[in-house]
Amino acid sequence: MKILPLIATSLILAAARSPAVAPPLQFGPVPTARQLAWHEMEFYGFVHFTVNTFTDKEWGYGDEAESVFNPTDFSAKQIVQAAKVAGMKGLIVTAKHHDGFCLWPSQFTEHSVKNSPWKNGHGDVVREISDACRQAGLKFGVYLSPWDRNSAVYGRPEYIAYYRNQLRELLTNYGPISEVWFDGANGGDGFYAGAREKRNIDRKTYYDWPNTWSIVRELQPGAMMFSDGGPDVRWVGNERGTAGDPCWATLNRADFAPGQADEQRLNRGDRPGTDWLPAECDVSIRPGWFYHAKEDAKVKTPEQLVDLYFKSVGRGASFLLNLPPDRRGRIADEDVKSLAEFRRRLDAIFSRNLAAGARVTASNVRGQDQQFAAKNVLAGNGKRYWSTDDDVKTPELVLDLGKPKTFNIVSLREFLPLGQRVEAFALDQWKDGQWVQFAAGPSIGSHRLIRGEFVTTSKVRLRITQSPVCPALTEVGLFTESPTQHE
Ligand code: FUL
Repeated sequence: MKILPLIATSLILAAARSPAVAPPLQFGPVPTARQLAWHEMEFYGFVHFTVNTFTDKEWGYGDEAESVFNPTDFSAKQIVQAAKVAGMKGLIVTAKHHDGFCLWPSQFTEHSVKNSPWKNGHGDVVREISDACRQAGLKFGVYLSPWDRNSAVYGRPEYIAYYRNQLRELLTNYGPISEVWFDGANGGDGFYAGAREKRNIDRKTYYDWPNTWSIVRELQPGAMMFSDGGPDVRWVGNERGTAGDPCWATLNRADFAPGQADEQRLNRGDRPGTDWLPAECDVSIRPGWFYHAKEDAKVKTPEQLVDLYFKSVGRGASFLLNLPPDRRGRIADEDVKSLAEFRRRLDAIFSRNLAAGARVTASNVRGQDQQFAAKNVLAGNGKRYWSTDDDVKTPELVLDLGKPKTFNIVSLREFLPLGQRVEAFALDQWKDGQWVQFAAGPSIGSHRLIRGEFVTTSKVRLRITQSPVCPALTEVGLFTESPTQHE
């Protein structure tokens, strides 16, 4: 008679004693803490501003008189506010573009704001924008062009010391730096302090990048470093703002260096890849990187910006949108208007997850342990995830919405600390008593947004159709935009 309760008690005790189910092992390269923090930003801005703004050029030759730099009504606050209204999480400023003119009063050159009429030579654009960013809660980064068409010593070893001195100024005097942007462009010809000639450098060896990167690590360990080949974030291979599909977060980094870009591979990444090196999609809100009045009517529309958001952020890359200040030193009204409407549309979409409250079930839950429960995909905090037993690589997950709901956007995310795992998935809707596929994709990664036809259904099924290891997903979300908005 007493045997049954005894067995039950010993089973409960055994369960309590058994070790917790272990999480899945990491797969392939995984992001560093620095990269994980960057993945959370998703959308941030570029500010291209220099002598070019006043000479109406895209690439200054390096012979511009410092006196041309004279914004009539500069406002770092207005620039940062435009970025904030758009929902940007940070700004990266062209502290020095190819013309060599420094937006901060560098002690290593005369070619800077200190010799301009602006604020009688006492101005510092880097200071003002970095301060305004911090006040507004935005991160701040710098672009320091390796190519310098003004410097007399460009092309010689002395230039590397000069470049590093400037980098040290920027990394020590302006608070935390979130990203350092190492551009790869080098057209060869320039002013070079009057030489007016073509200077070619060996892109592989001249800059001695590893020793420059170690300065950044030493002075700003939290800063992400961008170049064609990282080391932390890679170029996406075009300046149109669109990632490949898929756009793997991994790349064989040894094949790349700043200024050496296989654009196809950068656009899609390498799978398998040796390094976690996600892509950044840089694009300007106008045709040019710098402000030109003749482009006032060519500002990207809110719908174009939303489309770019889906083709960058929605493919696991980041969206780096350039906002060029005009000759006043402010973001023009046309741009501000477009940014505000872009944000309004994104908020209208993402403020309401139609999957919230759904009953979530899965064909398998790792060790039948609640910590890996299917419903973790609704938690929305990126910390918990649904996973399966090691040998279950193609599981299914069903969201029962309780009643028919209409959506046209699906949002998926993998749990990045375990690497990029999934290689293909499909989505089905419950229609007329059976499952009907409405979308599929080749990767998930940090964020996968599917923007498609409107679907009305009471149940959605996610099928992982290819994965080398068990999946680990932190998000399955359903969203809708009003049909008129989806042109
Ligand atoms: C390029 C530069 O040549 C452009 O002027 C711009 O700064 C863009 C973001 O990167 O390589």
